Amino acid sequence: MKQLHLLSFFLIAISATCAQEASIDDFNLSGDAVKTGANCIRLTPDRIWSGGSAWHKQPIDLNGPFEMRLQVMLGCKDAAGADGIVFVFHPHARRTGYQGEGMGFAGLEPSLGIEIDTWLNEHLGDPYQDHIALLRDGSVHHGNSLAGPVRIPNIEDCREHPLTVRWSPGSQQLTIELDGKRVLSYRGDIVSKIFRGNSKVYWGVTAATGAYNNRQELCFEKLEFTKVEEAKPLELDGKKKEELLKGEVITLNNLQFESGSSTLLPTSKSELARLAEIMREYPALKLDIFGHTDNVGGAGANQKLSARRAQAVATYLNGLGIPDKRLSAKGFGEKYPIASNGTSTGRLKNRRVEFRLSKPIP
Ligand SMILES: [Ca+2]
Ligand SMILES: [Ca+2]
Repeated sequence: MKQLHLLSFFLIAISATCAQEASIDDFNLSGDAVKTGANCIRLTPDRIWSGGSAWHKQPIDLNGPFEMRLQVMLGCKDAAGADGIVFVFHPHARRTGYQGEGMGFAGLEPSLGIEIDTWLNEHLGDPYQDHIALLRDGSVHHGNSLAGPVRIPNIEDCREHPLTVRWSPGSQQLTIELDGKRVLSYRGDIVSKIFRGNSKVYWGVTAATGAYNNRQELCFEKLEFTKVEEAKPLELDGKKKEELLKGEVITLNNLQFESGSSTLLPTSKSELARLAEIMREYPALKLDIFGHTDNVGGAGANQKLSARRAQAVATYLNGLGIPDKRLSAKGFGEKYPIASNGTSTGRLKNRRVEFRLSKPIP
């Protein structure tokens, strides 16, 4: 049964992934960006102080895999060329960050950016060569880089260079290839660590020039990514939030685990991200997390499973920045059913995680 369940989950994930021929009509252009072909964009002209960006109109879900292949052209001026291009993930479409050394990325927060930087800014820790690096939260200082900077041969050579960005959510591995060679990789929980649990983000490419400039262009080749499903309204955006803030005990129907395990299903994570936001809004409140099961499988095993599930929720919230001391997790096994264990709908109700916000007594 568990295998069947996992198989169907796998099939759903595959069907949501779409491969599509890139079309420029799928992108919002902003700043100085202009369309130059069916799938090509000039992000900046060779003019001082310009900036432009192209954002795909369709958000992607980072809980699914993606692979984006494009060609980038960073101009023809080496010594006097600047500043570079950044491939960006960010919760808002259409924005362009600061120009010059900011490459249209600086100031976009939260964000993840893969920069191809062609201008040496010593105060940012830039190496004395064109380079590529993985940046976060709109910071172009290499003290904050997640990976790199890695030096690359002069890229302002008037030519197109293939760039591939690939994400595998299972191994949480981000891989970047330039000119057919792997130049950068990073492993980490991008969704929790960068986007505070919100897996749905926009992606785009930004570029800028400053006191020096280059014509910077790109062409999209292959875009394969997981589309965001029709958003279901979050339970915690409705009356469950009011009940929670009144101190009532609530359960979230969207909170689900793999059968017989304490692994959260990806569908649960948006609801928990909202819960973390509520806890940040009310920093004085503590959260009790109670795990319960049905009566199938033996009392001892159920006790352990309910404790592990409550703890898995606490660990996930802790990963979203909620301190341990505000979280308490406890398992009650099958001791407190809220419906009959004699029917399947009753057992479904009994398998639950409960939440209660409380004020510490002074
Ligand atoms: Ca630079
Ligand atoms: Ca160069």
